[in-house]
This record gives sequence, structure tokens and C-alpha cells, in this order.
Amino acid sequence: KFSTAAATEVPIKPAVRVEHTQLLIDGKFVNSASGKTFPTLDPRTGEVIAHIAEGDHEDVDRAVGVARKAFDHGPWPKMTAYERQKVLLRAADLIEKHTDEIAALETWDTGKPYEQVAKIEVPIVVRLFRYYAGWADKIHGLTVPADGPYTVQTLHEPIGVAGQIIPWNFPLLMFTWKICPALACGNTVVIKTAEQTPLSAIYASKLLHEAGLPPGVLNVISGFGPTAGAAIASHMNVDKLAFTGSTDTGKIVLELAAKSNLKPVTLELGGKSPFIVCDDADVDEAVEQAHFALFFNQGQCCCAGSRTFVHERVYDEFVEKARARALKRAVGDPFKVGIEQGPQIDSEQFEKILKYIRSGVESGATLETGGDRFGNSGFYVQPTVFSNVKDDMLIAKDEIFGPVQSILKFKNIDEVIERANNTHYGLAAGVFTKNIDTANTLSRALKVGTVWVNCFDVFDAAIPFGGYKMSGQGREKGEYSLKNYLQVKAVVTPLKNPSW
Ligand code: TXE
Repeated sequence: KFSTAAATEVPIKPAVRVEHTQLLIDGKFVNSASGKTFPTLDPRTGEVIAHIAEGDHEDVDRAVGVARKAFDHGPWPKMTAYERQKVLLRAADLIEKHTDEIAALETWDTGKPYEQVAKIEVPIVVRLFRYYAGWADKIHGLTVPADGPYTVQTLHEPIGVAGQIIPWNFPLLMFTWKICPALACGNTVVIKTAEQTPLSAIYASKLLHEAGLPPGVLNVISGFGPTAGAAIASHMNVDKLAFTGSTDTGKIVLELAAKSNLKPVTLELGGKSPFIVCDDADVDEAVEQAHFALFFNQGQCCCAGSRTFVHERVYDEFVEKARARALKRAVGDPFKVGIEQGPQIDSEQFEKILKYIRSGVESGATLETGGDRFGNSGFYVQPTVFSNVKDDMLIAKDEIFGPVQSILKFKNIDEVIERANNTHYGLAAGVFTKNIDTANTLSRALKVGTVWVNCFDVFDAAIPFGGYKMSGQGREKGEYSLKNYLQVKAVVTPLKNPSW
């Protein structure tokens, strides 16, 4: 059965209390206007961690009002870029200092392995804050040569109030991806966290205020999508919308944005990313990376390598090793040391994954290992591997968002390019080969926003990330993300003495 051998038997209790459960508006913790709350649950057990203030239209309206004021009358966009930079740097220091608390909250709320959060995610978050702090004082326009006697300059100005909606799979990381470029450019923010995972963003926002962020600049609304989320997407005073979540909800918010004030929208949506193992690849390395590409974060990654295409010459060896690797995966209480996989986020996702597993079996794929829940309580799913998966099976087409690896066989490069691209999604791809020409061909032919060659899930702050096709619009991280939060204004002045 699945290995828990690496895990110590000593459970680590969450080393943190939930201190704040309210909405954060205008720098203060406040109840929701309705007084309503909703429970956030521990995915290990389904038990209630805390009751959280439930934001709705009225709260969003209030938050947008103060964000508008903080934008129009300052101080945030009117502060020097250097001052804004210092706030972001101090926030990075505070988050780093409180790594243990914030990681414990995140694990408690999401079920992710504590070690993953503390050693990988929080350090990436801290790095992102410092990266965007670095940009704050390097944003500037150009002088443009124009025909005629004019001096022309472009001003790069913040857009205004940014509305942001984030999912539950990386609550703290998505919070950071969203707010950092917006704040670095001088915008103010109203962000709605996912209803499953409100805790880490509240905690981090408190630290941002301790770091000197002025009231009204960052407002955090906990609550549900069709109420608080839709209120942000359709608000007439929100100047820009950024969304990460499912493709279906992405379509809804895009429509709400269009029907209200045509606010520009960036979308980071679902995926069905191919992971291509060529016949010259290092099979052991490819097995390990393909395993990581799919199973990381309980399989709850938008860019998960969820179609593992393996060349027929190495297919049998790969399948056997992939099965063995999945069997070794350490599943269990995410607070225990050595655990690689905790529970799925909630009962809805858990049921959805089990349904896809049943569909895989019914459609004739070979179940190599797994295929059921893990244990008797909580939302744990056995690491599952299917081989003999065909392109038209649901498990090869839909985003499962769980620990279910689908292995498909291919014969040649042209064929795999066509099959890999035969999807509405286009988020990422993995390519495993030792041949530089094959790597170059695949990198250029795949219609995706990121190609990882002989690696996967490399998430440096400077590398842009985003989707082709129905995986999204726009890019986050890196310099490209700044464009989402800046207006370009051309200023044209006649030259009175053009001969000079
Ligand atoms: O996503 P939603 P859900 C995929 C994954 C998953 C599926 C469903 O396949 O199984 O989506 O997950 C807010 N107006 N991804 O239902 O609905 C919602 O409150 C405005 C991929 O959780 O997209 C949350 O804050 N907002 C993905 C956010 O949208 C609305 C990560 C995401 O929820 C809304 C998560 C509405 N009408 C799920 N309805 C990725 N790209 O990584 C919901 N929301």
C-alpha cells in the first residue's frame, strides 16, 4: 500500500491560532455588513477551523470606495516609488520572519504538506515581494520620436483600483502574484480570496499593514464567488480585473467586466498540460519529474502535467517505474514530516476526482495503482496511475485537478505535437529529451505559455506565466505582469523652436 514510511509518527499540531477572521477594509478588521459568517474547514478531517466574515456586495462596495479614495487622493500612488518599494521590502522581511505561522495556517486551511509550504511556497512568496519591490522604482516611460515638431513622451501610470479574485490551490502564492505587481505600480487593491482558504491572505495582509502599507490600499474580502466575486467583477469603480480559477468562471467574470465598465481583464485558467517523454530521455529522471509534475500539491495545479505522453520505445519501462513511484508516495497528515501528499481541498473536489477515476476505469484505461480514497476520513485520494489512456477519454481531456496520472503512448514527434495541441487549453508543457533539435522543435510547436525542457514547475519570480487559448489571457510574474497594471499616456508638446 501507499508508503507513509518516511513520515514521523509525531503529528505536528498547527503552531498557530486563527487571530483574525474579519474582512480587512481601510486598514481595519471589520465584520461583514450582513453580519454573516461561513466556516473554513480542515481538509484533514472536515472539521471547522474558524468562522469567517462573509463579504458580499455591500462590503465590496465599501472596499472599492476606500480603495478609490486611496488611489485618487493618495497616499499610495502619490508616494515616491522608493517609499512604496520600502513597504514591500519590509513586508517581505515580516513574512519571512513569520514563515512558521503563515505556513501552519496555510497547511491547516489547504491540507498541503507543511514542509512544502514552509520550504518552497513561503520562500517564493518572499522572493516575489522583493522582486516587485525592485520594480517599484524602475517603472518609467519613453521619449518617442515623432514626425513633426513635437516632443513626445509616454507616462506609465497605475490604472487605479485593481479587483482581484483568487483560487484555493495556492492561496498565499496567488495572493502574492496578484497584489505585488499591482502595488508596485501604484494601484490600490480589492482582493477576494477563495471561500475554502481565507486564512493566509488575512494574516499576510496584517503584516503588510505592519510594514507601513497605508489604509485603503489593500482590502481583503473573504466570501463566495457569485456574491462577492461577481460584485468585484461587475463594479463600475473597479478599473482592472485579475482572475485565477476555472475556465468556466473565467468566462463569467470576463462577461461581467464587459457588461459593466469594460475593465481590462487578465485571466489565469485551467489546463491539461502535456508532459512529453521522448525515446532518448533519461527515463528515471523523466519518471521522477512526470510524477512531480502531476502529483505536486495533491495534483491541484493549473499547469499539472496531466497528459503524460511517452514514446513507445520507453513506454513499458516508464509505466512500470511511474507505478512504483506512485506507490512510494508518502500520503498522510500534512503536518507530519516527510509527507508528500495531504488531502484534497474539499468534498466537492474529492468527489469530482473519484468520479474521474471511475470514468477512467469504465472507458478502458488500465488502472496501474490507486483508484480510491486513502484512509477513512478527510479528503485523501490514493496516488493513481492510469496507462493505456486514449486521447478521447474524459481523463485525457478534462482538468481532473487531483492525484491522477494518465499515461499515453506515442510513436513520433509530429504525431505527439498534434495530439498535445489538440485541446482547448494551452498553459504549459514538459519536454524530456537529450536531443537539442527535438527540444527546439517541440518548444516552438507546442501552443502553450510555458515549456519546461527537462524540468517542470520552475517558478522563478522573473519568469512570465500564463496561457494560450482557453488557459487564459495575459501574463503574470516577471516584467510582463507590470503591463497589466499600467496605463500608457502619450504626452505631446509642440517644439517652439524646431530648428534646435
Ligand atoms: O473554481 P472557481 P472552483 C479548476 C479546477 C477545479 C475547478 C473548480 O479544475 O476543479 O476549477 O474549482 C471565485 N464570479 N481550478 O469551483 O469557481 C471563487 O469564489 C466571480 C483551476 O473552486 O473558478 C474563487 O475565489 N468569482 C484553477 C475563484 O473564483 C467567482 C484554480 C475560483 O473559483 C464566481 C482553482 C463568480 N460567478 C480551480 N464563481 C487554476 N487556474 O489554478 C466563483 N468565483
